[in-house]
Amino acid sequence: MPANLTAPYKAAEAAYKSAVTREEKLAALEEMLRQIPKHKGTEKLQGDIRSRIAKLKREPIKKTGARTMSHRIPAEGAGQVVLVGPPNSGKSALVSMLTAAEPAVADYPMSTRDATPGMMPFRDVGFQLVDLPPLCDEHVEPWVYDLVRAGDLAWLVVSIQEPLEGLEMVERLLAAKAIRLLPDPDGGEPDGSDRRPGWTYLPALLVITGMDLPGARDDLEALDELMPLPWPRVTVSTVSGEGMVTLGEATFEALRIIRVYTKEPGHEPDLERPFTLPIGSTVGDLARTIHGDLAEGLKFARVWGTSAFDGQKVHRDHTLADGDVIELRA
Ligand SMILES: Nc1nc2c(ncn2[C@@H]2O[C@H](COP(=O)(O)OP(=O)(O)OP(=O)(O)O)[C@@H](O)[C@H]2O)c(=O)[nH]1
Ligand SMILES: [Mg+2]
Repeated sequence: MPANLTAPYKAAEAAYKSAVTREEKLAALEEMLRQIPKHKGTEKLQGDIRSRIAKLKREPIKKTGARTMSHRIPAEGAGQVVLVGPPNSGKSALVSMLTAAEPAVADYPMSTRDATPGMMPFRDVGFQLVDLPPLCDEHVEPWVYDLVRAGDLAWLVVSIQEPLEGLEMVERLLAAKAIRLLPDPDGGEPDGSDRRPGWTYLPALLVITGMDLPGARDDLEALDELMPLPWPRVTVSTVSGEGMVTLGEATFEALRIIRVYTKEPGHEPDLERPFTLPIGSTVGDLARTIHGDLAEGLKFARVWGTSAFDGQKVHRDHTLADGDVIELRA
């Protein structure tokens, strides 16, 4: 039995014993390691703590259990799109129409209480839509904002029947949690200079539902006359399906990504599964995405597509374009 265990060590050990999540256990073990008196008598115990830390780190993060389920949705596909909006605006109807997921759609407000992810196929990639509970002045659970922060893009979903009240409320509630939906990057508004530390800035698409309803066109015209809204906008109907293709295209653009395809020397390119990278990515970035070693050993690449003439030899700093086919040479 190792002697001289200190009070801070014992406190950390107690925290470990009562820890529930992997993160809590890891934090407590690391604290134990910091606090343990470092001498011969504790060597075995130190080794034991280190191996418990290593084992926990190797453990895949479990998806079971409500605790982790509702707080984090592992990103999949070409981008994670979080649906934010006031109650009853058509968020669940959109996810239900565009993905295989089936969140409940209801004609009363506040029907959604959980987050439901679903994959929306678009061209040869998929966008991960995340249906969320509404943002409203009644209670919103904090994990909803955590999921909003984790998104790559927000769909700001409002109904044509009452767009402005919903927008005002959503922006106000997000601002109270230090989240701001960025205006259109091509709209000429400054978006980088006034960023505040600690805030989350999320690009956004304004999605207006209900375009099948009587008077919807007139309502839209009236809205346009009232004030210009700072986000790129798509008008849709989850009843007629109007606007869904445009919504896919606008989402692809707003995510500011490109698709690139890879090929092996002497083989046909793999046109089934593109890599998706941020606009402005280079050959070196692609290599790094595939494998760190590949980036290290990269000698040059050949490109077929719009960023070069077919088969052109390029180096790691060459900027890629959507649709490029790349042959990496190590
Ligand atoms: N006519 C029409 N009705 C729609 C449209 N989109 C949604 N609705 C209806 O609006 C109601 C609310 O739709 P939901 O998808 O449940 O709305 P939500 O935003 O998920 O609502 P909460 O989960 O409460 O935030 C339902 O009755 C839908 O059928 C649309 O484009 N046109
Ligand atoms: Mg809903």
